[in-house]
Amino acid sequence: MLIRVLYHDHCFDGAASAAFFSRFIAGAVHPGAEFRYTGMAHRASQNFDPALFDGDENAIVDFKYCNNPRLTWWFDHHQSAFLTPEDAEDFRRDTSGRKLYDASYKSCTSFIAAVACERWGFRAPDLEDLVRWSIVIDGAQYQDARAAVELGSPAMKLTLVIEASKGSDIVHRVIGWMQRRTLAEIVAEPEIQALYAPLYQRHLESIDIIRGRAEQADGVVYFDLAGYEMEGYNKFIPYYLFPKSIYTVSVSPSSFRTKISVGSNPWSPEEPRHNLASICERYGGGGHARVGAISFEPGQLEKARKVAAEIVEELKT
Ligand SMILES: [Mn+2]
Repeated sequence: MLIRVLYHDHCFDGAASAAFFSRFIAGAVHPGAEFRYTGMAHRASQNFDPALFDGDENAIVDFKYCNNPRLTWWFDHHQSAFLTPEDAEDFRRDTSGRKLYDASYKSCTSFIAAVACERWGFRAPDLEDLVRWSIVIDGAQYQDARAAVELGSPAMKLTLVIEASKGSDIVHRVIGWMQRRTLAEIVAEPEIQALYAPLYQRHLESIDIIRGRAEQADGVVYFDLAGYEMEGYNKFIPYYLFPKSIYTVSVSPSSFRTKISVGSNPWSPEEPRHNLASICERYGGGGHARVGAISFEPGQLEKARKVAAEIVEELKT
């Protein structure tokens, strides 16, 4: 029995969701199953290649729904969960009980853990720490911006490696380790240590780069990272640098997309009034109420800058 798991790549909650889901399936549904992982990234031209669904069972976790009859499991908690009305309709018609959606969960990992326990009686007490950290990281539940940027805990160090490493190989190994080992043990792996040291250096540089490029007006921080190949920057840096800001809008080009990120300050003195997923959906993107993103084709820097400027104006009001 081969289980294909499509997960949100370069995201702590995406990796933790894939890990928890695998433990759940092996523990409660298909003992002895073999798991293969495919990291998914948001792109401008989004569609699922049918060849992705090559398992006896095929799952998507922490990523958009796909209207493909070979999809047998789906767990997501993003406000923007459907690419098309047909996808949403297909989901509504599902009677398998294995396609599950709840945007009230702060992390997809905690959603999978709750459903696995309630409906299948599956528990994994040794993964409680993993679940707890998925909520902290995906739900931005840090005490302050300093805790989010200074990377004191093993979970934060691992997040840096997951978010900033190139390719999916290391994330796949992390998904394997997350099923059986503590976060501290994973971070102590020589392979993770070797990746972490230069990425941490880059993280420190990125704070200076953002400091040099960011401007703040009326509570909105804006910067673009054209020329820096720095898409995986820590999204709390702007609030570390501008503690009184409410929103951040950034443009970051990479090889496979030009990305606009829109975020809100979790420690803002003022409660954000805009739903960022809804704003991003208007431009073909999506996300959560407090953080969203839009992907344009590679090379569409000017278009992305124009849209970003519109969003900055909207958020200032
Ligand atoms: Mn998530």
